[in-house]
Amino acid sequence: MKERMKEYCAAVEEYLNGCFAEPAPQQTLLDSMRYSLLAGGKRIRPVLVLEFCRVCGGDWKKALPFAAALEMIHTYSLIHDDLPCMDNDDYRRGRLTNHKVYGEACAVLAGDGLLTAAFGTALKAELPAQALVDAVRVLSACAGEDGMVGGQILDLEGEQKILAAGQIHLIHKLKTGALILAGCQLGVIAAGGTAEQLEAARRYASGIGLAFQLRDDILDVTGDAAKLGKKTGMDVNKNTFIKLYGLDRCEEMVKEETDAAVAALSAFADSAFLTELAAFLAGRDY
Ligand code: GRG
Repeated sequence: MKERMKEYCAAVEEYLNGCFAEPAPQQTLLDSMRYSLLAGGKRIRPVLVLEFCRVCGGDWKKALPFAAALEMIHTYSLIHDDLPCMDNDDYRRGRLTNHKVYGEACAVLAGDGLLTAAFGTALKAELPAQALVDAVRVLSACAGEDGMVGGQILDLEGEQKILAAGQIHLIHKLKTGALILAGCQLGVIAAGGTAEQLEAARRYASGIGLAFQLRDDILDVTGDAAKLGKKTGMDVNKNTFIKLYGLDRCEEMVKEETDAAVAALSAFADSAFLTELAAFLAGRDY
């Protein structure tokens, strides 16, 4: 897994590094977009795109524009999430948050720029027109009001309130799960995969998405800020899985959801990487 992960991450970094790189009058905006985009996240979502493309028999290099587009949307969401009107965070990905360096107005625009550029980037893929249409539809659905942004508003509205389990699961399915789901689906789409493969990818995404958020909530309580690259203890007023289930049960659930994700992989002949990736995400400490 390590070798392939390295290869995917290097290809993603190279692709992203080529974006917004031409000098322009709006240089400050481009610098601010690149500041967050090239800050070295784990690149989990693009890796999911590339690997799902590969296991469905596609050429993963052709899926790089889809992978980069998804990482742009993810990065925009982090920039906006860190703003004073949202989480008001000072650190992200081990460095000062975008608005701390460029100011709030520029950070808002950097997010806007990344979100908008994502769709143009996806359309650069040298793939059949139907794949491009399907990819844009998935990106839009997963990022928008029925996906990540919808989850974010429910999360904000739920602060200081005690929410029922179903509401908390919905928030995280949308806020965190939707972009993970997008990654898995985009890979299948890039490869021209079957309906059965798409369904299996969705089931895998559902399991690792929930496990990912559970681990995120656990790390906010038990994690090391230096390793995480951001402050811990930021979720005290939020509706976390820790409040709902407690730490021990959350640990058990990470395992259950990871097992469920891995079970969905029987639809693919070569699923070793995705199995290991699920285990890595379940056990991550950053
Ligand atoms: C502001 C529109 C808008 C949406 C915000 C991304 C998000 C939605 C909120 C961030 C809060 C948060 C910590 C959610 C938990 C899951 C998550 C998205 C974690 C960050 O993703 P990683 O761990 O980050 O993949 P890196 O930096 O590795 O890419």
